[in-house]
Amino acid sequence: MTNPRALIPLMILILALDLGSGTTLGGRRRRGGGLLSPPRRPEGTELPEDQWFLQKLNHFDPTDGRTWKQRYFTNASFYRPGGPVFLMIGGEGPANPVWLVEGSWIEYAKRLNAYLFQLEHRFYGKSHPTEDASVENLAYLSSEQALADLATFTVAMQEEHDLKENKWIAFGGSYPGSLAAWYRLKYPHLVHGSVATSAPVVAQINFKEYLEVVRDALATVNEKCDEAVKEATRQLNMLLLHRVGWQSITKRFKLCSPLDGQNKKDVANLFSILTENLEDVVQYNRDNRDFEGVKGTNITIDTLCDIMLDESRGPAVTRYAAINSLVLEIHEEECLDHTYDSMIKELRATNWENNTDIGGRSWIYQTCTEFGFYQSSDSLNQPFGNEFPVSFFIQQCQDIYGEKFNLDLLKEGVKRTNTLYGGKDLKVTRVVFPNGSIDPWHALGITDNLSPEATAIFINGTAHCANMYPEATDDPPQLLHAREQVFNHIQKWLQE
Ligand SMILES: *[C@@H]1O[C@H](CO)[C@@H](O)[C@H](O)[C@H]1NC(C)=O
Ligand SMILES: *[C@@H]1O[C@H](CO)[C@@H](O)[C@H](O)[C@H]1NC(C)=O
Ligand SMILES: *[C@@H]1O[C@H](CO)[C@@H](O)[C@H](O)[C@H]1NC(C)=O
Ligand SMILES: *[C@@H]1O[C@H](CO)[C@@H](O)[C@H](O)[C@H]1NC(C)=O
Ligand SMILES: CC(=O)N[C@H]1CO[C@H](CO)[C@@H](O)[C@@H]1O
Repeated sequence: MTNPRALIPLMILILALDLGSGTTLGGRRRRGGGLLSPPRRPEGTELPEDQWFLQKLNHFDPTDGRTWKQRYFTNASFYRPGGPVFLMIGGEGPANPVWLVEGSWIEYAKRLNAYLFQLEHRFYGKSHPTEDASVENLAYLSSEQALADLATFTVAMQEEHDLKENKWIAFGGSYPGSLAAWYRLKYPHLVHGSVATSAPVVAQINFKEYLEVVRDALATVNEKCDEAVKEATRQLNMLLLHRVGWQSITKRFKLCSPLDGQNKKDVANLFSILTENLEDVVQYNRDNRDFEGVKGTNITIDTLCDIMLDESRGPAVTRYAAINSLVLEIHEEECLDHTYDSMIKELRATNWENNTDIGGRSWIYQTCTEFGFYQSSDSLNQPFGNEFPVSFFIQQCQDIYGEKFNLDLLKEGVKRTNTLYGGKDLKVTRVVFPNGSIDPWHALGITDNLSPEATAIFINGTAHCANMYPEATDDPPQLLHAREQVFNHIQKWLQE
């Protein structure tokens, strides 16, 4: 750092950067979970109305009579008496009513005359069990309470709509995929079968394999693409050595405030956000998510690699900055807020209205107490550097919720989760686990058949939850096949 000779390559790099072509503007806020981005309402679709279910606050204390209103949606247009009931499980974001009119399960519903429900997860979207999300109130946020919500909801709807004799099938993708499998495990008398798509069923604090799969996805397009990202990371690290470099990063990556290269938390946060720019594209590569109102779905891994390999744009770090600009543009943000303190400040907001990071505070709470799942930079076999180790995420737990949310608490929580559900040793029947080969979450999912009654469906070349989205004209044959396989499983279960 003080060695003047070390500065020579830095100066050369900065010179090259300033000659390199600049790109357009943008900006965005860091998301909490990273499983699903908050869906937006699409234009021109007739959607079902919000409905409300009077739910218990605490299922595990019979003396606690407190209740709250949980949001759900329904569509009975396809139902014929005797048909099955499909229950879509809500997850770590607002439930999107568009699922009641689109998605592969709608095709199944048409063919099988199913009754449809979707139940929003407590503490997300409009389902607020408590007046705010204080740490005290978040004690009622857990996968166990969520499963019990599903159970009481199922029983109530069975009575209300005369659906007790019908076979109920649960659906979920990502964390709700795990819930779908666990619902079948814990309440088999209420759910006849489950489709658990891209389900991370093992709680694990340090999910460092995630970035390895991202690496593999980039390398599959082109080995040089992964190398270009590695080179960009190397150049970023070089720029961090000196004030002049910090200014260059601030300018190139459109930071909202000047980078202090000595502030380790800000640097960690910046590296983590820049990595997320690529993670999000890989996780949802080519998924047909337009119908949910998600923006930028035409950005694919190929787009990223085209940019990273385009030497005419300048040094690798400039190309990396171009990706950042593209992401900012998609999210219609002017600059990148990279500071750790502002992220923490946002996540500390406990009132529902001011929590700008929709679901972020709730989801991070679940990671700090139940799951971990931290997509850290601790693996050496990935190109994103090592600036955001798992300790960076544990520190966030403490900074957001308080001192006691430390590593020991999380270790106990993760052990508890795997004890409750069994991790990969999941003893279930009539559950199918579709998995996509380039979905980074598959590393924590079920990718081999557990038994003839609990099977994996492998979808070569697809990303997160691909089989749940509506068909697209360019869907690969293996994806069409996977959707049909899921249908065949459900059809078979209904005869059992
Ligand atoms: C149910 O879905 C069908 C198919 O998309 C749609 O035409 C119908 O309006 C929906 N019904 C309700 C109540 O949303
Ligand atoms: C994605 O679509 C938007 C608008 O539909 C367009 O402006 C943009 O150029 C497209 N990007 C790519 C990489 O195809
Ligand atoms: C919530 O936001 C409103 C308006 O943006 C502001 O006036 C209020 O002080 C905020 N409340 C809290 C608790 O931050
Ligand atoms: C997946 O597809 C690629 C080509 O698209 C092929 O090279 C590879 O062998 C396939 N993998 C499996 C496990 O089928
Ligand atoms: C990438 C990955 O892990 N895919 C797995 C999905 O599941 C099948 C089994 O059905 C495995 O063979 C794949 O390896």
